[in-house]
Amino acid sequence: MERSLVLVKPDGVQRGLVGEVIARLERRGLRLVAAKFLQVPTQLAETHYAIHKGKPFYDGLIAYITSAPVMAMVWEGPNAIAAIRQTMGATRPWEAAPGTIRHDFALEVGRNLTHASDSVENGAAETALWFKAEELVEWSRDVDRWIFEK
Ligand code: IDP
Ligand code: MG
Repeated sequence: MERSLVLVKPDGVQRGLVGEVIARLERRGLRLVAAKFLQVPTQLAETHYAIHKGKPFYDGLIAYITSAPVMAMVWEGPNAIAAIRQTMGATRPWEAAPGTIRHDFALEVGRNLTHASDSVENGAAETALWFKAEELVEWSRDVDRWIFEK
């Protein structure tokens, strides 16, 4: 079972799209593992986006993600990494497929509403960065056998 960190970034929160993002992930069949609402400390933002340090958009990205509260979550499921990134759509909203969140609600790469982990390894690392072990909820749903093949 793969796990992904999902953030509804400050623009998504300000625009009232937290419920929309959660609804789409729930309907997809993914299972919520953890959630918290927080204003991101600069230190956490810098660690989370360390891979982008030095890029022209880095300072703006840190300013954006720390500017107002975010909804941070962990979602799990089979193929969760690819499935969630597909539901989010391409990084640049004008390249995102119709029906994806970034296509349906965004126009600018610097206001693209969500974050999702890009690999199984990063899903685990970002989950550990944003959540304590005791904040992760292990549970099952009666419907799981109708969504998960095994
Ligand atoms: P991702 O969020 O789809 O994984 P990344 O390439 O990892 O995309 O970039 C992280 C975030 O940095 C993007 O979601 C976006 O908010 C921001 N970003 C990426 N490229 C640009 C850019 O060219 N201009 C402004 N912001 C950018
Ligand atoms: Mg990324």
